[in-house]
Amino acid sequence: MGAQWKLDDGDWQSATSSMVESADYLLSFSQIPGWRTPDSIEIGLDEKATELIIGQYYLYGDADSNEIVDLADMIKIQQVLTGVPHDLPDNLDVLDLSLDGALGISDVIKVFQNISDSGN
Ligand SMILES: [Ca+2]
Ligand SMILES: [Ca+2]
Repeated sequence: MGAQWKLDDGDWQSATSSMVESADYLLSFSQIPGWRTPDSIEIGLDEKATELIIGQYYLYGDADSNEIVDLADMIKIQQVLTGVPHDLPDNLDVLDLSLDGALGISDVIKVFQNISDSGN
């Protein structure tokens, strides 16, 4: 997927590990079109310790978190709108494709458009 990360204003890095001096850093993640970028994290790092930090990207419109946007996702979003019990991820904002801060029929339409555009 090509995600990268950086500390403070440093260079973008693809490596999964790095040696750094002890300090407080702002860890940021690169943007990938169509994916929700993980929030930046303020972290204090100790050069003698190992810290595991995971940034989770979410595909916009991917209601069932299988990294594909297809009809199943559209149906899931429609179920939410009609009050059917669901097990959506916590971050419903990845389903807000119309970027209006709420889940609605416009998001279902957007998911459908994305499916049509990608030829699935
Ligand atoms: Ca999906
Ligand atoms: Ca919306």
